[in-house]
Amino acid sequence: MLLVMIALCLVGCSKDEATSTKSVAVPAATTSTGTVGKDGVRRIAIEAGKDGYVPDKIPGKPGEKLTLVFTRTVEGECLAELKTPDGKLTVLPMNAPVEISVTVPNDGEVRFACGMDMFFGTIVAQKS
Ligand SMILES: [Cu+2]
Repeated sequence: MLLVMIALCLVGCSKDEATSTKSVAVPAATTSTGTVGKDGVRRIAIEAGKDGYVPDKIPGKPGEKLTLVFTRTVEGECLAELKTPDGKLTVLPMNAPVEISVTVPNDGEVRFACGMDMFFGTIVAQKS
């Protein structure tokens, strides 16, 4: 059963490997500062698409509360589940934004990932 799940994830997560064997350029991390909502909480829209999570690096002040707004735009099992920084699995329906509240860690970074830990993004504490 585990192997089947891994195989499904491999199919879902593969980034067109057949066509990109010559120039395997690792894309630079994408960042976004987002926008501040009426409640004062910064909201960052994150697309869960064919390239994984965009942006996949969210800087913030230590202890800052954020609302991540995930929208899945690609079919497949891989990104249909989101593992939030607290380890919970959340379903991401197609093209329907899902809000996740997170707190920037005091130090270092925390991760969110697809249900199988193949794509991931990080919330990074930025000391000023
Ligand atoms: Cu996956």
